[in-house]
Amino acid sequence: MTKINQQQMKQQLSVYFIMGTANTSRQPLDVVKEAIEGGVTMFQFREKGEGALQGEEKKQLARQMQALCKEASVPFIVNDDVQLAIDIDADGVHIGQEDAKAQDVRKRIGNKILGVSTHHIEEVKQAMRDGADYVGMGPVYPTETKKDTRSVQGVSLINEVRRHDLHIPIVGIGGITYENAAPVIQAGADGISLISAISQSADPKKATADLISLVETEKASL
Ligand code: TZP
Ligand code: MG
Repeated sequence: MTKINQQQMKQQLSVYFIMGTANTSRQPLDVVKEAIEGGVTMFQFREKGEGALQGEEKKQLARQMQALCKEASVPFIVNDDVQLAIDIDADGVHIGQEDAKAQDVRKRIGNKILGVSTHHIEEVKQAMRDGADYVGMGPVYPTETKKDTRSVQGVSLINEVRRHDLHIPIVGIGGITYENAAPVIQAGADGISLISAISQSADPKKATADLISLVETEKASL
């Protein structure tokens, strides 16, 4: 697999949907399917929290979601679990500051996509040195979905990184909805990543399609 270039990465980040079984009361595969129909540009399997699947069950669900993504050419990223990503040949891995070291992960995954969560400009610079393809920044807004987040930061870090002329692809995360997404792109993020705004929506396909058109409009206005 060839390494993704920065321009492609920025496009793929536009509407980055993240989900695991804990994020919906519906059949998870149905939700992912509808989000794909709505046009999500990247997907992350994040199997965490109460009742999270483990071992073979987790792997099986990952493979099923991966198959849906593959059919639609949507990159399939695994949260935290580097070994799972390698075992099923996912398109990439996303890690936080508390997970494995980014430079070690880069060595293990070769050219697969590597995303790193960051909360400070020094972490962004380190992620760039470690070979991250993109960085996540947040929580931009308060979120109910993840309990152990850092403090809400708005778009301040996104602004700061762009002021420093760092060109790494950025995706904002945390509490992002159709109503509050525009400032994230205006601040210089290449996309938005969301869980509940899609997974808890009554119509994930429409929610996704609306978000796509909003992000495209905002990007075109810059
Ligand atoms: N990391 C920071 S906030 C968050 C994660 C995984 C949760 C985002 O979920 P939601 O529902 O889009 O606020
Ligand atoms: Mg993590």
